[in-house]
Amino acid sequence: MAAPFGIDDERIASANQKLQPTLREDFDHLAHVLRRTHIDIEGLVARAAAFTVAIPSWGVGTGGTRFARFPGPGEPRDIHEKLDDCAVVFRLVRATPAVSVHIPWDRVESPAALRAFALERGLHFDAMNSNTFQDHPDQALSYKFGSLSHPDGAVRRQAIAHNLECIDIGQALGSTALSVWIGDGGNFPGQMHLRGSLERYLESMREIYSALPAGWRLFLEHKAFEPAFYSTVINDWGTSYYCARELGPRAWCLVDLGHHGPNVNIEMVVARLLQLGKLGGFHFNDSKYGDDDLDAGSIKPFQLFLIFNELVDAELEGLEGFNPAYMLDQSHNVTDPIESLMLSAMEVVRAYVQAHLVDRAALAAAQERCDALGALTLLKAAYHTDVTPILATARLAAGGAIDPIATYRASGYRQRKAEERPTRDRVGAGIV
Ligand code: PSV
Ligand code: MN
Repeated sequence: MAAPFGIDDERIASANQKLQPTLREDFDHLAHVLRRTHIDIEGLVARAAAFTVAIPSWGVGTGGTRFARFPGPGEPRDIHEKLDDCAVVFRLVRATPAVSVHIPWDRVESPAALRAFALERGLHFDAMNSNTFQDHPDQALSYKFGSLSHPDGAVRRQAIAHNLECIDIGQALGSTALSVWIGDGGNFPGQMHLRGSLERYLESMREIYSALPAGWRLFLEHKAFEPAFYSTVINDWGTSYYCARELGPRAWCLVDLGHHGPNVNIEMVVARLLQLGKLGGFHFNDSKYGDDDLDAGSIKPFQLFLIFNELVDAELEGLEGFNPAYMLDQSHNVTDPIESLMLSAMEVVRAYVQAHLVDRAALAAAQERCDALGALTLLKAAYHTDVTPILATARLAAGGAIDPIATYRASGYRQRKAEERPTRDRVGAGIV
């Protein structure tokens, strides 16, 4: 059988060749502008090059809503094909060398062989994701009414065992973290005992926590609502913080940008968790009305910048224990998932680099003299700086594409996959 089509270095280099003179001009101009405020552009290129954000294996498939899913051509049909697509994102954008898998969606016979398969593509594995928000084939008991917080101890034990299996698989894959998001909650007032369900969750999580291998972290992901629409067990950052603190130093809070009520000040949530020493990481995406899993930076790019403003502030200060894990977690319903992931990864790096442009000494001085408008102006000055040439130069130096989306489109990758991957029933995510 012919080897699957891929995007090779030559194709990337020849696309870059045409764009390089313009990039050089734009870069030199930006370097000149930044010099006025004594910012060294090469330092920013180095920061952009060092920044990474993981890709969720489920992100390369087409997502859907409760109403429908409209599959795209050439969708990956198993974890190997998903890794092939993740490798394309990585080759072109360079900032995404890690992939986060979900069990049972990505279950394989030999995790060690899968690790080798990923390594051949320059990829490694990020956090493991357990799944007790849906029933698995051949599972004895249902999660319809909950998992880690279920009133029935047997269901809780089954959910705990699943999480322990995820840790085992993760060890073989070379992962060092487990993210736990549960869909547990109620649709009716009175359906569940609100305090009792949280107690049961904690009891289950204690068992999972105590099984963590050396060097592993446990990420607790909260979500305001969905699939439960009246009450959710791990509903907000305060509950998440309480549980992480109860569990111990290896338990951390994970912030998914789509998991808050509308208009929640997420950068403040980030600042609080940083201050309390429990910010474990992020699932980046965007949201307009609720948890839509829209593409990162597509709706509220200023919010993304403000989140990174908090992160970079902590990074530059050398805040103790600062080591957040970054990942995308989106549902691509109407776009080519590879294009969405590339653009989103670039938007995340953009926000990170822009946050490094903030004049922090001047900001502190503005805050001291209670100069609200002066402070905002300093943030806006950074946010309005177009750092595209910095991002493109970092990609180019790492062997990536100056214009990843144009290079991808011109390669015909999707069309080739449509031929190579005739549709078959896709096992895996529903809404994602
Ligand atoms: C839940 O909405 C979530 O954000 C969790 O991270 C899941 O693991 C992921 O989406 C996939 O459905
Ligand atoms: Mn998430």
